[in-house]
Amino acid sequence: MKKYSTLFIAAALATVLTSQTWAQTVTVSPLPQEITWGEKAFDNNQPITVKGDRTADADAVAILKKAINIYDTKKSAKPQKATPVSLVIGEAGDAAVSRFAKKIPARKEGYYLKITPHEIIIAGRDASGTFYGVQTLLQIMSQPQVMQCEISDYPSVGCRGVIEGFYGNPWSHADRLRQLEFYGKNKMNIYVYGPKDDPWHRDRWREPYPETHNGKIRELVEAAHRNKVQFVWAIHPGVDIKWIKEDSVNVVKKLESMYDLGVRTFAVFFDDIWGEGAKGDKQAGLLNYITDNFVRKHKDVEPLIMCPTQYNKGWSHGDYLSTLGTMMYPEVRIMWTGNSVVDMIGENDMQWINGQIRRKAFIWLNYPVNDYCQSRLLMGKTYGNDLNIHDMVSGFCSNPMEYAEASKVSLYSIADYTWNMPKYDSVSSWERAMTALMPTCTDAFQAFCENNVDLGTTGHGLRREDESPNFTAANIDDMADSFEYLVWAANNVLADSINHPEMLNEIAPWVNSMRLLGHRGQQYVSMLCALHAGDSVAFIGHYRAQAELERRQKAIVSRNYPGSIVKAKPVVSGDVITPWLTEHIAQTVKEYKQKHSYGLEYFPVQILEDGEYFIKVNGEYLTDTQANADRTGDWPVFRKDRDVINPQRQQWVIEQDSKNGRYRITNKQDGRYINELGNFWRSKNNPYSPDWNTYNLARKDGKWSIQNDGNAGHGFWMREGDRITSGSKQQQFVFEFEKIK
Ligand code: LOG
Repeated sequence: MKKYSTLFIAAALATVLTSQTWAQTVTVSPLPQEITWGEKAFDNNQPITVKGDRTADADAVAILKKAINIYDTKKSAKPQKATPVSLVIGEAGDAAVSRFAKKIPARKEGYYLKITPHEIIIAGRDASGTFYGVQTLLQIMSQPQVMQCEISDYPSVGCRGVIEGFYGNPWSHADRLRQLEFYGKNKMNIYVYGPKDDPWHRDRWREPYPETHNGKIRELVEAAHRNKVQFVWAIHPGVDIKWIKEDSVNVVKKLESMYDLGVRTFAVFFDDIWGEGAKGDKQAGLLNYITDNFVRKHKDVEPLIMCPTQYNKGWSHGDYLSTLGTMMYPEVRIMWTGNSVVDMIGENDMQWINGQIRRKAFIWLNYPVNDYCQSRLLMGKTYGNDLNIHDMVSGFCSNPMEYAEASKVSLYSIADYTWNMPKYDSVSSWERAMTALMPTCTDAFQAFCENNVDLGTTGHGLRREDESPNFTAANIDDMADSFEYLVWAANNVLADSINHPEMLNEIAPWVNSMRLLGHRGQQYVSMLCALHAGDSVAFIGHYRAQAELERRQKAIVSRNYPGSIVKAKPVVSGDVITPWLTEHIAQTVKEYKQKHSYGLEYFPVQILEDGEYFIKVNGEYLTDTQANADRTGDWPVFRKDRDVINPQRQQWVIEQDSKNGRYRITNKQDGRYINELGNFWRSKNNPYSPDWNTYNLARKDGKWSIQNDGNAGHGFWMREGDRITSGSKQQQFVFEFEKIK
């Protein structure tokens, strides 16, 4: 009541100010299948009487009663304000809603909702339907004026939700409880528990959870069921399973222990393993064994879900998938990540996989998971999945980031997409997510999200468009505005932290990094001005201030949990503003050096001059024998002799890349670069990228070491036989650079 009346005052004021009758239709999210709006029905502080609450789904009734101002005719005196609105609630078959039986969509989890000036009807096809009807009503009632409407709604996809399936810090108990409530509100109905770093899920799968964990799991299961979410517990036995009876029994024993905690749906994962555990026929045998000896013995356990070892098309070979398809009981659901590990899902791809496994694949979408690009937060739009695959999947789950709150930006859209696939619009869904998640600082949060979109170059290849759309740098004013915008957004998100402590707890490192990036940009703008004014003292002053901000920015780490494998250094706008700034600072410094001599000692030294070199080991020349700009996958070799016919094949251009200060090595004849494996690579899928294909150089006794860095890791190059290999952990000072020019 209190909550609504505050809103009401605001609304009344707004009405006076605009002197217009404003339509208060809410964009219900996920978008309903059919919705028709009418005029205003009543104000949301109207008393409401409820009928049917004894027979309707108890969870639906509980959230309804908690949220709205119930006027109980029996207990209270006469209504003070107006005639109460009568709310009728129930499921198909309940007497309370029998009048509307024909209106209820004949679809699982469907509901019919009607709001008129005197009556509200919520009629679910089943308990979940009623629950979702209430969720929709509460969204509509969040406005001061409640509009008349008629809604007929049901989901496009039967199983919609989330798989906690990433590497890194598992979500906390509190994270999970908040997630489950979020799923309920957004009509997602499945949560698969499978964090890679929970020892009892994977490494110690045979052991039951310690007693201290049991209460928490029970609590999660109850919270899930309260929110109409299926809690699925997954076991990952493939690392060391033996294909003997004893281990089949061990799996069932563990599942029984989880059954005792209230779990009723189970999954078995075989992803990211090799060797014995990866055999398709054995896996199928185990799944059938569990179905016979566990699932079918309990009357209330749902069919199993399994994640295969070849869980994407890129990794599929032999008859593994068709073996699962033919051998495994048809009710077992099989997970699938698409054409590659990280991929959006298309219609043709579904046709292919469904044919292989003789059933509809259960999608494990590896987005917005960031365990393979830990420096980035993925806060952009969720787009790229086909809008016509709802009948081709047996379920659709998103694997999120270890940052539970931040993941909600994408999960909000996953809910939208899976509930009403044909009408899904990634842009409007994302915009709604901004308001829903951060009502008190929407614009600043949106600016933050816009600058945390792309993944950069990763082994998985997924890229996300539209990062930093508001960044413009055509002239000094544009630059100044763009950097001020970053600082403004960061400060506002931080200042509003009291309203979203959990979110801020996760994103603060990125927000702080964005603030420092903005300040660095402002210092850069001042450097430019000083350069134009010929003021070298001011230039050096701003250069040093910028360098200090950069040092502070680089010192930020994301998390520092005990045992964590994720201690990322946050990168903001990693593909737009960050590289732009680095590159422009380097260029401007170069320009400064040509004109001024004051303060040169403040710039980092370049240890190898840009130029053309012979690269030698023990006096032998590194040679591109296949010189051909389009060829990939071959590698340069060491040759004793100078090549007099094609001298350029032994000439290497070594240059510092201004994006990161590391060195790039390309062949003079064909322009191909050597990649982190010591191979030549140039193709559409793997073009030159400073993140992967630049190297640290170090010098000792006239010889050099070459080290992979950035996304490529930190291995040192060495000579093995006649070629370069990489990956030595020990620094190798074996390379000679002989300057040609
Ligand atoms: C893992 C998953 C991980 C994801 C992204 C599956 C089926 N398994 O490459 O746990 O979060 O990729 O790194 C995976 O996707 N393996």
